[in-house]
Amino acid sequence: MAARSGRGLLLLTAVLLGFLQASSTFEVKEGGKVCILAYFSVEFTVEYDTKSQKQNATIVLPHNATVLNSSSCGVKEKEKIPVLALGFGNGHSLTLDFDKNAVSYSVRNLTLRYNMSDAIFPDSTEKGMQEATSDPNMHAVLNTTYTCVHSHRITMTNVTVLFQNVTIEAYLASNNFSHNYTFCKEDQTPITPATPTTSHVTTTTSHAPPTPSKNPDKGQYNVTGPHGTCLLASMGLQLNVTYGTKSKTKSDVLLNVPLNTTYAGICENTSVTLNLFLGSDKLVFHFVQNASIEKYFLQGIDINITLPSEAEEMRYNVTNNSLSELKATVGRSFKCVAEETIWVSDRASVNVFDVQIQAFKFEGDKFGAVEECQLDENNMLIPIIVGAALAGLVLIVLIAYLIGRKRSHAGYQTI
Ligand SMILES: *[C@@H]1O[C@H](CO)[C@@H](O)[C@H](O)[C@H]1NC(C)=O
Ligand SMILES: *[C@@H]1O[C@H](CO)[C@@H](O)[C@H](O)[C@H]1NC(C)=O
Ligand SMILES: *[C@@H]1O[C@H](CO)[C@@H](O)[C@H](O)[C@H]1NC(C)=O
Ligand SMILES: *[C@@H]1O[C@H](CO)[C@@H](O)[C@H](O)[C@H]1NC(C)=O
Ligand SMILES: *[C@@H]1O[C@H](CO)[C@@H](O)[C@H](O)[C@H]1NC(C)=O
Ligand SMILES: *[C@@H]1O[C@H](CO)[C@@H](O)[C@H](O)[C@H]1NC(C)=O
Ligand SMILES: *[C@@H]1O[C@H](CO)[C@@H](O)[C@H](O)[C@H]1NC(C)=O
Ligand SMILES: *[C@@H]1O[C@H](CO)[C@@H](O)[C@H](O)[C@H]1NC(C)=O
Ligand SMILES: *[C@@H]1O[C@H](CO)[C@@H](O)[C@H](O)[C@H]1NC(C)=O
Ligand SMILES: *[C@@H]1O[C@H](CO)[C@@H](O)[C@H](O)[C@H]1NC(C)=O
Ligand SMILES: *[C@@H]1O[C@H](CO)[C@@H](O)[C@H](O)[C@H]1NC(C)=O
Ligand SMILES: CC(=O)N[C@H]1CO[C@H](CO)[C@@H](O)[C@@H]1O
Repeated sequence: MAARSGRGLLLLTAVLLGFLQASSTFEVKEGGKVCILAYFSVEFTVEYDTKSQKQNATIVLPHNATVLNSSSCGVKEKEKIPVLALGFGNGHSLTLDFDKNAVSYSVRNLTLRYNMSDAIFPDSTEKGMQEATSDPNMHAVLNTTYTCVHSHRITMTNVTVLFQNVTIEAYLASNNFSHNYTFCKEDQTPITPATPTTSHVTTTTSHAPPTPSKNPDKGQYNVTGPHGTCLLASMGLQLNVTYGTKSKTKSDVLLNVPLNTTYAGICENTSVTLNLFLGSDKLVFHFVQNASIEKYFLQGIDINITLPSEAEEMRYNVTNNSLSELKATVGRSFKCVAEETIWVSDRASVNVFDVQIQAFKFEGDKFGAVEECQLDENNMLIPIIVGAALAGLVLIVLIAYLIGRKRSHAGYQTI
């Protein structure tokens, strides 16, 4: 998802509806300060056992669901996390726990507690309260409203949660929704028709030696700010982090960025940021432009990833702000078919596959003229040299033939 201002009416309508149907905008505040605003439709499908078979029951969150007292802005608590807890029906509840870091916030986990004694589960062999919890994969840039008009499905054991028309903001700077938005992946219009592909996160497991992983799928990224598109990219991304194991050996973790990765971006006058959310892992790209030489380039990468359980440390995070990669002239796009490796630290690199990228200035939301990378130019040289050599050979043969023909002509004439 990308943080954008000024996206169409559809969204505005959704947000306005949220305000109009006041009964279904849920609000959590403490000391007069609102910390969570949420508006959404949600439906739960619960699979349960009866004597004879498994059965599904569907519960729709009613508009009169109540914000429970267990909701909190986390100001007084030790853990300091905002929580939205909604009660509905015969003892059911939905809880969203939030979390944030320096640039973004997310729903850390979603918990559905449901009462199997409710008549909504006829013939259930279980009685009493059950619980299902999961990371719903909802992330947004701080000071933006998270929106997701399309369906967002979360599948857990026994329970499927289906969100629609979602508008949520936590850690609000004012008492109202922000007018800058982070759009969910489901609402992104793909730059090219999405090809259904499977696969993705390749994490080397313990014991097994690092398997040669397949190349990552080519993802599309489109970031729009108040003044239009500020980043357009099409590329496959792979993270490579070396770690020390508990048994004092070295190993690599290779992580392919999947196509369904949620992302958000920030357009600023002097910088463009692209955040990729990979579960609890994160990969951030910072672009800057040097106005005096009319160039833009990738200056920074932040990596924060979970390491496999055999690693000595649980996580690895690193920031490098002195890169000079993917450089091109402002208004043009950088293109590289060859795989490029960008070293972030002595232990971490990002492999970039078949990239075309442009940041800052655009004419009409499309890639500008292409600037080929050095690697591609070098690769182009080989066919050129081979071609030139072949042409030379053909020329020599032709000349030899012509000379030969002339000689034989001359021969006839003397007779
Ligand atoms: C799923 O439901 C069954 C009964 O229908 C129950 O025994 C099982 O514990 C549930 N699993 C989870 C993870 O809630
Ligand atoms: C219940 O719904 C889930 C998800 O929609 C589906 O996978 C499952 O087969 C359904 N079970 C029954 C008994 O209909
Ligand atoms: C919510 O509305 C339903 C009917 O739509 C009603 O049965 C229920 O009592 C209401 N609950 C509350 C807490 O008002
Ligand atoms: C969900 O959040 C609650 C409250 O912070 C926590 O106690 C629980 O362990 C979390 N569950 C998961 C699966 O992360
Ligand atoms: C979502 O919003 C749109 C327009 O605001 C509306 O037509 C649609 O019925 C809504 N869907 C749900 C599930 O509330
Ligand atoms: C969010 O807004 C608040 C208040 O305007 C500001 O103090 C804070 O720095 C902003 N945070 C980010 C990440 O922009
Ligand atoms: C939206 O974000 C931009 C840059 O991040 C900021 O300058 C602007 O004030 C924000 N607009 C609103 C309405 O918050
Ligand atoms: C990127 O998103 C913006 C806003 O949604 C849209 O106007 C633009 O056409 C998109 N660009 C591409 C290449 O899809
Ligand atoms: C990952 O990095 C290590 C060195 O840090 C290197 O030996 C290995 O070839 C890299 N793997 C890939 C697929 O780039
Ligand atoms: C993304 O795709 C992978 C594999 O297809 C899947 O395991 C993962 O759950 C998906 N994530 C989301 C958020 O849909
Ligand atoms: C790295 O990610 C973890 C888990 O999301 C988080 O707790 C930690 O603060 C992050 N570290 C940095 C430096 O962003
Ligand atoms: C390598 C690196 O930058 N490590 C940092 C990871 O983040 C923690 C705090 O979250 C820092 O203390 C480490 O220095």
